[in-house]
Amino acid sequence: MSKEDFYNEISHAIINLDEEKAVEYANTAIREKMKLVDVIENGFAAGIRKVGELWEEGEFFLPELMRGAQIMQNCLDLIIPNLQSVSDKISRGIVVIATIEGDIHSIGKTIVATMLRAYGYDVYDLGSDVPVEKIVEEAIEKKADIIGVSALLTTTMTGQKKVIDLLKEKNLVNKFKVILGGAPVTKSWVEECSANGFAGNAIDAVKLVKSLLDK
Ligand code: B12
Repeated sequence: MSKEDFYNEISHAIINLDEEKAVEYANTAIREKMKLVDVIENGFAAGIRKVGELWEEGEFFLPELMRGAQIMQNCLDLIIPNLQSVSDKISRGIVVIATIEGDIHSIGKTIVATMLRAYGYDVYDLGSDVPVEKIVEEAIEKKADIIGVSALLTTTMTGQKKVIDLLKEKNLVNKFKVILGGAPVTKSWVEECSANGFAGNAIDAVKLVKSLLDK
């Protein structure tokens, strides 16, 4: 089977809510020492995004969306401990990351946190539905270089801007670089928020953090 076919099979297992197959593919990818980041992005993430589209189109109902997310999470729980660290043990910087308050979407944020760890950053993952004040407090306490804020809902994206507004209010805006992520985030939103950048996937997130800290 070609790599592309394998990614498609994974994606279909998620769309069909077939946990047994999805887990089998996750284990195959680990056993075969495949590039797990690509397996996540091109297989599992592609599948769950399609589930989201089907839900939006009314083909799926909320329990199916939730089941798809649960299957994806179970597979990630298998894969993530096997993501090899690609860096030495020297810390390349400190990142505090969270999904903004009101928003429980955690899958993408967790993947980004995992990838950053694999690339040698110290990552404090505060979880999801995290208040603006808490994100800023933790960034100060952990002496973060970077604050990453995830939002998957158009209604919660405004919280990303609130993080930067609070930093401005506290005169801390030059102390941290703030990066944004999540499906609805665009370049123009990043500019509107005066954030330092955004990334559409975990590999680009690592590149972004590296470029901001190398400056
Ligand atoms: C899975 C899912 C869920 C799961 C979440 C489970 C979990 N633990 O995360 C469940 C079922 C719980 C859920 C609930 C809801 N969901 Co939902 N969900 C999704 C879905 C299908 C996939 C999201 C996902 O995991 N994608 C896979 C990951 C890998 O991709 P990602 O999140 O985009 O992350 C990548 C990048 O964005 C980036 N990134 C992400 N975060 C960050 C952070 C930083 C700092 C950086 C640099 C990069 C970065 O890198 C990641 C890795 O590649 C999306 C559809 C979609 N297209 O996004 C809908 C979607 C986001 N959900 C939606 C909605 C409406 C809801 C609900 C309101 C439904 C309801 N009526 O209850 C609730 C929200 C409740 C709440 N208060 O938060 C809508 C949002 C519409 C909108 N425009 O606002 C979407 C778009 C579905 C749709 N097409 O309509 N959902």
